[in-house]
Amino acid sequence: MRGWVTTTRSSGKIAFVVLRDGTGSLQAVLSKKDVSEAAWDAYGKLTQETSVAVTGAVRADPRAPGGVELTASDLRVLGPSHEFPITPKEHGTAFLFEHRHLWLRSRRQVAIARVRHEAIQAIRDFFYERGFTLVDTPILTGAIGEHAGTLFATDYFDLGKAYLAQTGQLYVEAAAAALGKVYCFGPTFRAEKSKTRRHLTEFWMVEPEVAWSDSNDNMQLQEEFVAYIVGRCVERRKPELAELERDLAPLARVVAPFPRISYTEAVEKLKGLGGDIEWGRDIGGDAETLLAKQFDRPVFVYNYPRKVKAFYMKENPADPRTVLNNDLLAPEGYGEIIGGSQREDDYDKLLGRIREEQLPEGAYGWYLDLRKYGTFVHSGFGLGVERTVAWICGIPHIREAIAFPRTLYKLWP
Ligand code: NSS
Repeated sequence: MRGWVTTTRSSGKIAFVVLRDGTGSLQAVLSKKDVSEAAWDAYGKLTQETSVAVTGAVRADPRAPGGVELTASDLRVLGPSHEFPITPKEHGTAFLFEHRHLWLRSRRQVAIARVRHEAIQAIRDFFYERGFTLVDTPILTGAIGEHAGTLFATDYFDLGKAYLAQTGQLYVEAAAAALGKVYCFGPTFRAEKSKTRRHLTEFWMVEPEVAWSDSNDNMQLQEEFVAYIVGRCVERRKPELAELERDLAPLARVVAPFPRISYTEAVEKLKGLGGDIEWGRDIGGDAETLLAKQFDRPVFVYNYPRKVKAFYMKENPADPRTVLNNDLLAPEGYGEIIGGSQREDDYDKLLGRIREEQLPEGAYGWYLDLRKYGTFVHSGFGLGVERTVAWICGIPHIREAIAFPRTLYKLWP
């Protein structure tokens, strides 16, 4: 077996080494009388994270970590490791993030990585099983997808500025008219100057888009989707969630349907709870947490004021001050994990909104075309992977939910 040394202990003539090899952990036992002198000497030099090759016979042992033990006949050092910076003692968060490339090896970080991997596989399986087609959308874009305030721009040859995609949505809307049910899934970028535990500057978002689907259908898809992802992680990642000491009871309640309240109802509720909110303002992070605490599973808040939401959302015919959109708030203080909406399918109204937001009209000609050539009712949403994974893992900050987080302060490692 080849692996990295986690711990060693010895009682004179018998020595134990716990190794990890990337698939799991294994304890090897060396008996001085049964191994060569070189092997016994090599054991003496082992330090945390030394890479080694151990040869021996495995046998079942329920007391050993991993359930089997290796009786070693030989041990060789492959790569020494002097003073590995991350020791079993407590380290500060800043220190750990500076050593993120090494911190990834710890049990907790490995558990988080596996939950993330499961969540992503669940996302792909969910859409595959339901007949969605994956469409990869560009990362270098010419049109602003969400808000002008949070763009990363770069010079793009003779064509002026290119922006790192804030969303793939506008492109999957075009693809939905070709393929019906589609999704894109990739990294998205927001130059967020916020230091909250919910914001990254680079995060992964999955964005389905469905032709002939309205806002109600959209929320139904979201609740089935979220329940599926959570269910898959709970079912297949029990050891990892146990490693993270995750209480599974709140996750077991994540079953569709989820409660739905309108923005207007949410504002009334928040006022009753002493929240700082007026009709017409967006619901901030703290208010979201306060609101979500009133429910024991994720909750939809739908039909926000038009003024606080993106230009592409469909005006609500029953109350044109609002749009046909929704946020989905996770329980346990994790806040918004999904933003979704029915899209404005009326050419003139959409153009009006583009002008109102003072977006460069020329960049949206192709997007307006979708309303010019066979416009269609359609909806979609975006789920933030790191926020979802942080919630499922029960970890306080989303920056641990991705291997190499990018934030206002973090570009290395
Ligand atoms: O801005 S969103 O609310 N919506 C969109 O981007 C739409 N274009 C999606 C769509 O309808 N196709 O972002 C969606 C989700 C949001 O609920 C969060 O879970 C996540 O993306 N998100 C973030 N995660 C981490 N960091 C940052 N900065 C961030 N911004 C959004």
